[in-house]
Amino acid sequence: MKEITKYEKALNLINESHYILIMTHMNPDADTISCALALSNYFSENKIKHKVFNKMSVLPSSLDYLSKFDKITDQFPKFYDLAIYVDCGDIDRPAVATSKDVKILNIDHHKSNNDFGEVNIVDISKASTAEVLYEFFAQNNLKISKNTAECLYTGVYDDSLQFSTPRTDASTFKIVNKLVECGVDPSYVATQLTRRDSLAKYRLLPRILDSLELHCEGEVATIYVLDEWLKESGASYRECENAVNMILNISIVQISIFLRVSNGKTRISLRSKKDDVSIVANAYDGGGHALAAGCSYDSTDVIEAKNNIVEYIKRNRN
Ligand SMILES: [Mn+2]
Repeated sequence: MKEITKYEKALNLINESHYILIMTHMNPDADTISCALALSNYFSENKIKHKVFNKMSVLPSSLDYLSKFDKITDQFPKFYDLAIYVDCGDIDRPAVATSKDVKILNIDHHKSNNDFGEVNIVDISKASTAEVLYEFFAQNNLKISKNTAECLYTGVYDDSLQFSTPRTDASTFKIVNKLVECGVDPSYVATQLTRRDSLAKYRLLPRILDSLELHCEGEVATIYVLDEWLKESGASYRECENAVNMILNISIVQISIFLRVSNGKTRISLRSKKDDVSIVANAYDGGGHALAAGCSYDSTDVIEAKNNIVEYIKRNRN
Protein backbone atom coordinates (compact mmCIF):
# COMPACT_ATOMS: atom_id res chain seq x y z
CA MET A 1 0.00 0.00 0.00
CA LYS A 2 1.28 3.47 -0.84
CA GLU A 3 2.12 5.48 2.24
CA ILE A 4 0.16 8.67 2.70
CA THR A 5 2.36 11.79 2.60
CA LYS A 6 2.33 14.64 5.10
CA TYR A 7 0.89 16.82 2.33
CA GLU A 8 -2.04 14.44 1.88
CA LYS A 9 -2.48 14.18 5.66
CA ALA A 10 -2.63 17.98 5.84
CA LEU A 11 -5.23 18.14 3.09
CA ASN A 12 -7.27 15.45 4.85
CA LEU A 13 -7.26 17.51 8.05
CA ILE A 14 -8.54 20.49 6.06
CA ASN A 15 -11.21 18.47 4.26
CA GLU A 16 -12.46 16.94 7.54
CA SER A 17 -12.82 20.30 9.29
CA HIS A 18 -15.80 22.67 9.44
CA TYR A 19 -14.12 25.90 10.48
CA ILE A 20 -10.40 26.61 10.27
CA LEU A 21 -8.47 29.10 12.37
CA ILE A 22 -5.24 30.26 10.71
CA MET A 23 -2.68 31.44 13.29
CA THR A 24 0.05 33.99 12.51
CA HIS A 25 2.87 35.11 14.81
CA MET A 26 3.29 38.23 16.95
CA ASN A 27 5.12 41.15 15.34
CA PRO A 28 4.02 39.66 12.02
CA ASP A 29 6.31 39.72 9.03
CA ALA A 30 5.47 39.27 5.37
CA ASP A 31 6.04 35.51 5.53
CA THR A 32 3.48 34.73 8.23
CA ILE A 33 0.85 37.13 6.82
CA SER A 34 1.43 36.00 3.23
CA CYS A 35 1.11 32.32 4.08
CA ALA A 36 -2.07 32.93 6.06
CA LEU A 37 -3.56 34.95 3.21
CA ALA A 38 -2.47 32.41 0.57
CA LEU A 39 -4.49 29.82 2.49
CA SER A 40 -7.32 32.29 3.08
CA ASN A 41 -7.64 33.03 -0.64
CA TYR A 42 -7.55 29.34 -1.51
CA PHE A 43 -10.15 28.56 1.18
CA SER A 44 -12.43 31.39 0.03
CA GLU A 45 -12.22 30.25 -3.59
CA ASN A 46 -13.19 26.75 -2.43
CA LYS A 47 -15.90 27.76 0.06
CA ILE A 48 -13.97 26.53 3.10
CA LYS A 49 -14.95 28.46 6.25
CA HIS A 50 -12.04 30.04 8.09
CA LYS A 51 -10.54 33.09 9.86
CA VAL A 52 -7.03 34.53 9.89
CA PHE A 53 -5.96 35.53 13.40
CA ASN A 54 -3.22 37.91 14.48
CA LYS A 55 -2.96 39.29 18.00
CA MET A 56 -1.82 42.77 16.94
CA SER A 57 -4.40 45.48 16.38
CA VAL A 58 -2.13 47.22 13.86
CA LEU A 59 -0.67 45.20 11.00
CA PRO A 60 2.11 46.16 8.55
CA SER A 61 0.31 48.36 6.03
CA SER A 62 2.95 47.61 3.40
CA LEU A 63 1.12 44.29 2.93
CA ASP A 64 -2.31 45.86 2.38
CA TYR A 65 -2.22 45.06 -1.37
CA LEU A 66 -2.62 41.36 -0.62
CA SER A 67 -6.11 40.01 -1.23
CA LYS A 68 -8.04 39.40 2.06
CA PHE A 69 -5.59 41.51 4.10
CA ASP A 70 -8.52 43.51 5.51
CA LYS A 71 -10.15 40.31 6.80
CA ILE A 72 -7.36 39.52 9.32
CA THR A 73 -8.81 39.74 12.82
CA ASP A 74 -7.58 39.96 16.42
CA GLN A 75 -10.80 38.25 17.58
CA PHE A 76 -10.98 34.50 18.12
CA PRO A 77 -13.97 32.78 16.48
CA LYS A 78 -16.40 31.03 18.87
CA PHE A 79 -16.01 27.73 17.07
CA TYR A 80 -13.13 26.20 15.12
CA ASP A 81 -12.12 22.58 14.70
CA LEU A 82 -8.69 22.95 13.06
CA ALA A 83 -5.85 25.40 13.72
CA ILE A 84 -3.20 26.00 11.07
CA TYR A 85 -0.03 27.67 12.36
CA VAL A 86 2.10 29.35 9.70
CA ASP A 87 5.71 30.52 10.14
CA CYS A 88 5.58 29.92 13.92
CA GLY A 89 8.94 28.57 15.17
CA ASP A 90 7.18 27.42 18.33
CA ILE A 91 3.62 27.01 19.52
CA ASP A 92 3.72 30.20 21.61
CA ARG A 93 4.64 32.56 18.75
CA PRO A 94 1.05 33.73 18.16
CA ALA A 95 0.98 34.80 21.87
CA VAL A 96 -2.47 33.18 22.20
CA ALA A 97 -3.08 29.45 22.57
CA THR A 98 -5.65 27.52 20.56
CA SER A 99 -7.94 25.00 22.28
CA LYS A 100 -6.24 21.78 23.42
CA ASP A 101 -9.08 19.77 21.83
CA VAL A 102 -8.38 21.16 18.37
CA LYS A 103 -5.88 19.55 16.03
CA ILE A 104 -2.98 21.63 14.75
CA LEU A 105 -1.49 21.69 11.27
CA ASN A 106 2.01 23.18 11.60
CA ILE A 107 3.63 24.73 8.49
CA ASP A 108 7.04 26.31 9.04
CA HIS A 109 10.75 26.62 8.22
CA HIS A 110 12.33 27.50 11.60
CA LYS A 111 15.11 25.32 13.01
CA SER A 112 13.54 25.73 16.47
CA ASN A 113 10.26 24.08 15.38
CA ASN A 114 9.61 20.96 17.50
CA ASP A 115 6.76 19.52 15.36
CA PHE A 116 4.04 20.67 17.76
CA GLY A 117 1.21 19.82 15.35
CA GLU A 118 -0.89 16.76 14.60
CA VAL A 119 0.56 17.08 11.09
CA ASN A 120 3.83 18.94 10.55
CA ILE A 121 5.07 20.32 7.26
CA VAL A 122 8.35 21.77 8.46
CA ASP A 123 11.32 22.20 6.13
CA ILE A 124 14.27 24.08 7.60
CA SER A 125 16.11 24.05 4.26
CA LYS A 126 13.62 26.56 2.81
CA ALA A 127 14.25 30.31 2.78
CA SER A 128 10.61 31.04 3.66
CA THR A 129 7.50 29.30 4.97
CA ALA A 130 5.85 30.44 1.73
CA GLU A 131 8.03 27.92 -0.13
CA VAL A 132 7.01 25.18 2.32
CA LEU A 133 3.37 26.11 1.79
CA TYR A 134 3.87 26.14 -2.00
CA GLU A 135 4.89 22.46 -1.74
CA PHE A 136 1.62 21.73 0.05
CA PHE A 137 -0.30 23.20 -2.91
CA ALA A 138 1.93 21.59 -5.55
CA GLN A 139 2.11 18.10 -4.01
CA ASN A 140 -1.67 17.99 -3.66
CA ASN A 141 -2.21 19.36 -7.19
CA LEU A 142 -4.28 22.25 -5.84
CA LYS A 143 -5.03 25.15 -8.14
CA ILE A 144 -3.05 28.29 -7.24
CA SER A 145 -5.01 31.41 -8.23
CA LYS A 146 -3.33 34.71 -9.05
CA ASN A 147 -4.30 36.07 -5.60
CA THR A 148 -2.89 33.05 -3.80
CA ALA A 149 0.26 33.16 -5.94
CA GLU A 150 0.76 36.86 -5.15
CA CYS A 151 0.67 36.06 -1.42
CA LEU A 152 3.15 33.19 -1.76
CA TYR A 153 5.47 35.26 -3.96
CA THR A 154 5.44 38.07 -1.37
CA GLY A 155 6.42 35.65 1.41
CA VAL A 156 9.30 34.22 -0.59
CA TYR A 157 10.51 37.64 -1.80
CA ASP A 158 10.51 39.22 1.64
CA ASP A 159 11.71 36.34 3.83
CA SER A 160 14.61 35.57 1.48
CA LEU A 161 15.49 39.29 1.73
CA GLN A 162 14.84 39.67 -1.97
CA PHE A 163 16.52 36.38 -2.90
CA SER A 164 19.73 37.08 -0.98
CA THR A 165 19.78 34.79 2.10
CA PRO A 166 21.87 31.56 2.08
CA ARG A 167 18.83 29.29 1.88
CA THR A 168 17.80 30.89 -1.43
CA ASP A 169 18.51 28.15 -3.97
CA ALA A 170 17.39 26.55 -7.22
CA SER A 171 14.14 25.36 -5.63
CA THR A 172 13.36 28.95 -4.59
CA PHE A 173 13.64 30.12 -8.20
CA LYS A 174 11.67 27.13 -9.49
CA ILE A 175 8.84 28.06 -7.14
CA VAL A 176 9.05 31.75 -8.00
CA ASN A 177 8.95 30.85 -11.70
CA LYS A 178 5.75 28.84 -11.15
CA LEU A 179 4.19 31.68 -9.18
CA VAL A 180 4.93 34.16 -11.96
CA GLU A 181 3.31 31.71 -14.39
CA CYS A 182 0.26 31.79 -12.08
CA GLY A 183 -0.02 35.53 -12.83
CA VAL A 184 2.22 37.32 -10.32
CA ASP A 185 3.76 40.58 -11.55
CA PRO A 186 7.19 40.78 -9.77
CA SER A 187 7.56 44.49 -10.49
CA TYR A 188 4.13 45.23 -8.97
CA VAL A 189 4.92 43.28 -5.78
CA ALA A 190 8.34 44.94 -5.40
CA THR A 191 6.80 48.37 -5.92
CA GLN A 192 4.04 47.74 -3.39
CA LEU A 193 6.49 46.43 -0.79
CA THR A 194 9.39 48.83 -1.18
CA ARG A 195 8.27 52.05 -2.86
CA ARG A 196 5.50 53.34 -0.60
CA ASP A 197 7.53 54.90 2.22
CA SER A 198 6.27 57.81 4.31
CA LEU A 199 8.15 61.10 4.54
CA ALA A 200 8.20 60.59 8.34
CA LYS A 201 10.45 57.58 7.86
CA TYR A 202 13.12 59.79 6.29
CA ARG A 203 12.88 62.26 9.19
CA LEU A 204 13.42 59.42 11.69
CA LEU A 205 16.08 57.42 9.83
CA PRO A 206 18.95 59.96 10.21
CA ARG A 207 18.47 60.00 14.00
CA ILE A 208 18.56 56.19 14.17
CA LEU A 209 21.68 56.05 12.00
CA ASP A 210 23.24 58.78 14.16
CA SER A 211 23.04 56.35 17.12
CA LEU A 212 25.36 53.95 15.25
CA GLU A 213 28.25 52.61 17.32
CA LEU A 214 30.83 50.02 16.36
CA HIS A 215 32.18 47.44 18.83
CA CYS A 216 34.61 44.47 18.60
CA GLU A 217 36.95 46.22 16.12
CA GLY A 218 33.99 47.28 14.03
CA GLU A 219 32.53 43.80 13.60
CA VAL A 220 29.51 44.45 15.80
CA ALA A 221 27.30 47.46 15.07
CA THR A 222 24.47 48.79 17.24
CA ILE A 223 21.71 51.30 16.62
CA TYR A 224 18.63 52.17 18.62
CA VAL A 225 15.46 54.22 18.45
CA LEU A 226 14.00 56.17 21.38
CA ASP A 227 10.26 56.55 21.88
CA GLU A 228 10.47 60.34 21.75
CA TRP A 229 12.06 60.15 18.27
CA LEU A 230 9.13 58.05 17.10
CA LYS A 231 6.69 60.56 18.53
CA GLU A 232 8.49 63.59 17.10
CA SER A 233 8.81 62.11 13.62
CA GLY A 234 5.39 60.47 13.48
CA ALA A 235 6.98 57.35 12.02
CA SER A 236 6.53 53.87 13.49
CA TYR A 237 9.27 51.45 14.43
CA ARG A 238 8.14 49.12 11.69
CA GLU A 239 8.84 51.73 9.03
CA CYS A 240 12.48 51.85 10.12
CA GLU A 241 13.11 48.24 11.12
CA ASN A 242 15.11 47.69 7.93
CA ALA A 243 17.83 49.97 9.39
CA VAL A 244 19.26 46.84 11.05
CA ASN A 245 19.86 45.38 7.59
CA MET A 246 21.27 48.68 6.30
CA ILE A 247 24.05 48.78 8.90
CA LEU A 248 24.87 45.11 8.25
CA ASN A 249 25.68 46.25 4.72
CA ILE A 250 28.75 48.09 6.06
CA SER A 251 31.68 46.07 4.78
CA ILE A 252 33.44 45.34 8.10
CA VAL A 253 30.26 44.74 10.13
CA GLN A 254 29.49 41.05 10.84
CA ILE A 255 26.66 41.43 13.38
CA SER A 256 24.14 44.26 13.54
CA ILE A 257 21.84 44.99 16.47
CA PHE A 258 18.78 47.26 16.66
CA LEU A 259 17.21 48.12 20.04
CA ARG A 260 13.92 49.78 20.96
CA VAL A 261 11.52 49.89 23.90
CA SER A 262 8.37 47.83 23.49
CA ASN A 263 5.85 46.70 26.15
CA GLY A 264 8.02 47.67 29.12
CA LYS A 265 11.10 45.87 27.79
CA THR A 266 13.89 46.54 25.33
CA ARG A 267 13.28 44.55 22.18
CA ILE A 268 16.49 43.53 20.39
CA SER A 269 16.78 42.54 16.72
CA LEU A 270 19.95 40.79 15.58
CA ARG A 271 21.26 40.25 12.06
CA SER A 272 24.44 38.55 10.96
CA LYS A 273 26.50 37.76 7.89
CA LYS A 274 27.95 34.48 9.31
CA ASP A 275 27.75 34.17 13.11
CA ASP A 276 24.76 32.23 14.47
CA VAL A 277 22.96 35.03 16.33
CA SER A 278 20.08 32.73 17.33
CA ILE A 279 22.51 31.50 20.04
CA VAL A 280 22.75 35.05 21.39
CA ALA A 281 18.96 35.48 21.16
CA ASN A 282 18.44 32.16 22.97
CA ALA A 283 20.65 33.34 25.83
CA TYR A 284 18.14 36.20 26.25
CA ASP A 285 15.08 33.92 25.98
CA GLY A 286 14.48 34.81 22.35
CA GLY A 287 14.90 32.87 19.13
CA GLY A 288 14.88 32.95 15.37
CA HIS A 289 17.19 31.94 12.55
CA ALA A 290 21.00 31.76 12.48
CA LEU A 291 21.31 35.04 10.56
CA ALA A 292 18.19 36.85 11.84
CA ALA A 293 17.00 36.54 15.42
CA GLY A 294 15.37 38.55 18.18
CA CYS A 295 15.03 38.72 21.96
CA SER A 296 14.07 41.01 24.82
CA TYR A 297 15.95 42.58 27.72
CA ASP A 298 14.06 43.16 30.93
CA SER A 299 14.47 46.94 31.18
CA THR A 300 13.35 50.04 29.34
CA ASP A 301 16.89 51.40 29.50
CA VAL A 302 18.00 50.94 25.90
CA ILE A 303 21.61 51.93 26.63
CA GLU A 304 21.88 49.39 29.47
CA ALA A 305 20.41 46.71 27.19
CA LYS A 306 22.86 47.60 24.43
CA ASN A 307 25.88 47.45 26.76
CA ASN A 308 24.68 44.15 28.21
CA ILE A 309 24.24 42.36 24.89
CA VAL A 310 27.46 43.78 23.43
CA GLU A 311 29.33 42.52 26.52
CA TYR A 312 27.70 39.10 26.11
CA ILE A 313 28.80 38.93 22.45
CA LYS A 314 32.34 40.10 23.33
CA ARG A 315 32.62 37.33 25.93
CA ASN A 316 31.20 34.57 23.77
CA ARG A 317 32.48 35.38 20.30
CA ASN A 318 35.87 34.20 19.13
MN1 LIG B 1 9.59 32.99 7.85
